[in-house]
Amino acid sequence: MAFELPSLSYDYNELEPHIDARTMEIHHSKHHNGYTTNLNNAITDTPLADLSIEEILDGLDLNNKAVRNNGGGFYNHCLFWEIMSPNGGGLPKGVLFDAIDNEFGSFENFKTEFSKAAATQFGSGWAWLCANKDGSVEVCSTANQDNPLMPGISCSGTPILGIDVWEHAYYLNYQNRRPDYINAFFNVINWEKVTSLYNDIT
Ligand code: MN3
Repeated sequence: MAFELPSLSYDYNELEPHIDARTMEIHHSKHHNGYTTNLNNAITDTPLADLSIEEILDGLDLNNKAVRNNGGGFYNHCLFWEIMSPNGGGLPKGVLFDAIDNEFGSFENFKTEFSKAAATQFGSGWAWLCANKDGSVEVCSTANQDNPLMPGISCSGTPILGIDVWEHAYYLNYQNRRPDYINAFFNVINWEKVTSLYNDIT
């Protein structure tokens, strides 16, 4: 069964002023749509066509560039839209707050670490907060459309929060000021969703 571009649970303009409507529209309807189409084209009539996106990424042959780039792009953006909300921001609560506090010493330290991973990812890529089955969390970054589900890539856990630091994610509004975009992203993080993803894994 072919993968489908997910619709968003909010309008393109609802993350303003942090992420502008035009960026959201192009990002979702052009970029994510392109990854989705190209993923489907790459897996049609192959054994991968019967697998979930998680199964495809878990077992990925990194030399399969079409599936690596487009399967990663499909999955990464599906997560990205879900972990943002017009009512986002603030702090995580409960178990996830505790896990972050245990790992980083404070939420502020986590924010610094995550922002640094996002700001220092050279060129295009993503920064992640990942959860492990034992409840621990970790921060890492990946290049291009790679992600931590892929074998031998960066941290070993499952992504529960990710920020897209490709220029297409911020350039219209922020130009070269990636750190400003990263800072603004914290105002739209849907911690309820991130916590529910954490609870699914641990
Ligand atoms: Mn993107």
